Amino acid sequence: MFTEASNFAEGVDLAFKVIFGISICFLVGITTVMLWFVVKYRRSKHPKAEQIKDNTALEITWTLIPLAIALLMFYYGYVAFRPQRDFPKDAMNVTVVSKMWAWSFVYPGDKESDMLVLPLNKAVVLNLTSLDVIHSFYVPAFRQKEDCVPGKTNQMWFIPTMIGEYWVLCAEYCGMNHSYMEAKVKVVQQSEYDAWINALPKKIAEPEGLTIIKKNGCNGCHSIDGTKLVSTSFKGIYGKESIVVTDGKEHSVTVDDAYIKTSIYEPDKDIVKGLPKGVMKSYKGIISDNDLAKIIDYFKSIK
Ligand code: HEC
Ligand SMILES: [Cu+2]
Repeated sequence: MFTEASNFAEGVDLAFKVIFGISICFLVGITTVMLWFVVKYRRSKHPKAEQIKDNTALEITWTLIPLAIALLMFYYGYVAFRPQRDFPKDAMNVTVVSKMWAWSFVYPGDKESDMLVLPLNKAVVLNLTSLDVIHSFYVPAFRQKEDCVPGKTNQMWFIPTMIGEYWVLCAEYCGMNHSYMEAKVKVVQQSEYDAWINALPKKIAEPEGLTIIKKNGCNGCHSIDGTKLVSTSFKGIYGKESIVVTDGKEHSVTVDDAYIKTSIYEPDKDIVKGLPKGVMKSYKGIISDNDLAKIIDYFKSIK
């Protein structure tokens, strides 16, 4: 009914169908009995309520049957899930990098793409990482979903079994543009994959300043693409005019090396107008003068 494009899709679907089937039986069964009782025990037929005392046979039955049903659901779930945790040794490895609000895929040899291209019928292990908050890598057609957690690497594996193009979605609410955080997976023949990976350019090395910014978590409050987060964006910051409040007095400053230095080492000295005091901590002793210079170089590069 729905595209089953990986080796695990069928098992997941089977577990789903079993649980769904059981639920339908209960829905129909309970509704029927309910309606029947409404008629059978209506007040005109049955004016006086009766007290019913224990019934051992009935109690054993309604314990054992649900137990069997629960174990049945567990069995189908377990059989589908267990092999997903046995990682093959000879699989190809791709690193999935998630950030607000985009996916990128890093292939061996430091080649990076914003589309995940995979050869047909070949096992792949995905190493899932995040640069900011928790995301969840979800490919409905593969019936695969796993969290991308900052600071740790989760893994998933599967074999794509159908040529085609499928959606990658983020399944963990991660902020404003969460619902736009999507990418494509393309499953192709091995020869097509080889040609594609050969043509893929090497990843452009990240500017050192940006690495320092990410390492210190500045990007949790300051975006680098112009989006307003907790504070102003770093995009175009160098050389702009900032309206700040210093000792209760409002004035305008040009963002230069000295201002950036004070902003980072003594954030509560010049408060950007309209933004809260005390939210940004001082990075004195955490960010060296050398790192500061690299941050400033980076600011100059993102006009
Ligand atoms: C917890 C949120 C938070 C973090 C993390 C944070 N900042 Fe800030 N930042 C703010 C807030 C709020 C302001 C505005 C208030 C102020 O001026 O102190 C600000 C102001 C600034 C300004 C002045 C901005 C302007 O438009 O004039 C600079 C520059 C700056 N931060 C750099 C950094 C750097 C570099 C880091 C990482 C080392 C960092 N911030 C980490 C919240 C944060
Ligand atoms: Cu996300």
